[in-house]
Amino acid sequence: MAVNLEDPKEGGRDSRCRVLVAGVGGGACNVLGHALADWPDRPTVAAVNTDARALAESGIDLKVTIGRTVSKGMGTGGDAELGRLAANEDLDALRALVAGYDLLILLAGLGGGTGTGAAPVLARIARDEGMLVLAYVTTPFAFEGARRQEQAQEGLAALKQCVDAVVCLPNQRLHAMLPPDTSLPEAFAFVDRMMSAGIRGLWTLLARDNMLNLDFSDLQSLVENSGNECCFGYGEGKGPEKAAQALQGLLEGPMLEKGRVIANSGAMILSVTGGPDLSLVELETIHRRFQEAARPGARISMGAAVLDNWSGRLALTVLAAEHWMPSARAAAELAKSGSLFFGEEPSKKDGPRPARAGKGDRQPELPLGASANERGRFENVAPTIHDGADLDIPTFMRRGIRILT
Ligand SMILES: Nc1nc2c(ncn2[C@@H]2O[C@H](COP(=O)(O)OP(=O)(O)OP(=O)(O)O)[C@@H](O)[C@H]2O)c(=O)[nH]1
Ligand SMILES: [Mg+2]
Repeated sequence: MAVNLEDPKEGGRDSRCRVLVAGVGGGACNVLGHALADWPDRPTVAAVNTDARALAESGIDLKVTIGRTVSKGMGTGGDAELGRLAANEDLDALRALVAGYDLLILLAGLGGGTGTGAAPVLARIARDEGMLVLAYVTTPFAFEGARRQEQAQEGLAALKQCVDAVVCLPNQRLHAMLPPDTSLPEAFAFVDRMMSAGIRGLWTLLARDNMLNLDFSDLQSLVENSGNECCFGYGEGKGPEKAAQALQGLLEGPMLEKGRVIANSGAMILSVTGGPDLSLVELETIHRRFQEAARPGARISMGAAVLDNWSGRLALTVLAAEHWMPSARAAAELAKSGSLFFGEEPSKKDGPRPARAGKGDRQPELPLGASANERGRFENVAPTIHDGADLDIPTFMRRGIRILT
């Protein structure tokens, strides 16, 4: 999908990305409850549910009960069609919820009725409003049964049609990280922690003034060219070996299939969160290890945030697009410029932030800046040149082959 840039004459809008984080269904709202417990400086967070009692008990800022007629405020009992009808009953309330934001980070535990059925409806509304929509979802543990798993897979397919990208975390993949005697509440609490860490890592980079910022357009470019699917991974470390520990957790752990996802991804966003003791050497080590683990020419955008109370701690969050493919126009421009990386857009901090057009608007394409020859933010790795050709650039780009999307 092409991207349009806000008319600078319109002015008046903050150049930072306005983020809404919304959980749909009981499991997603629990993830958010977990995230909020230790998230003083945060985006607007909303809970959407058919279960009025669960909503009333949650400490989330904004609450929207959907489907009072079809589900009587009592949940759907695992019926995804009822979840969809419930959302359709309250389209105006959902539209009002998302109005005025740039990015919707939508959470759902797939497999039940509300999250599976209502999340695609909310996603579609947000995209119609011109928002970038990134959905973080889980699929059920194997022990939850085949019916839930099937419903989750159907929901995942439906959601992919309505969002810019789905970030799917199969609960079963996390199973390998848990001791065999882990109880069910402990297992869900672990999933909650992983999901909330992923969302916080991304939001921290987008919304704060950081040491090394991630721009909204970096995220936009990743998700819009991701083939509707990203993977996410999380690793953390403490003490003098914190960077090495976090790297090991990420690159050797099950969330990114022991590094397979990194090795296959064409583009990724790497978010580093640390304390005031976060060092340049640690950042360089992290970036180098990812370059070594990634496929040649992979586009790695890295951002780093320093939080005052994080001394001795380091967390790494990765969003990786295995099916990343630049748009036809971007690929042609890249082939012409001889660069794999997008240049800086004119819309960094001082200028207007890129906005998306609502349904039906004409969308001029994302312009590549004059600095499109840059190879990204980290320049300390020499290109692989053979017979005058830069082998880090995929063959189709070196040869100027057009890809039709
Ligand atoms: N991380 C996490 N996942 C959960 C939790 N509870 C349930 N899930 C997962 O989310 C899936 C959907 O369950 P819920 O979110 O409770 O279902 P719902 O969307 O509210 O739908 P209904 O209750 O059927 O209307 C489950 O199959 C679990 O895999 C939780 O507390 N934390
Ligand atoms: Mg429920």
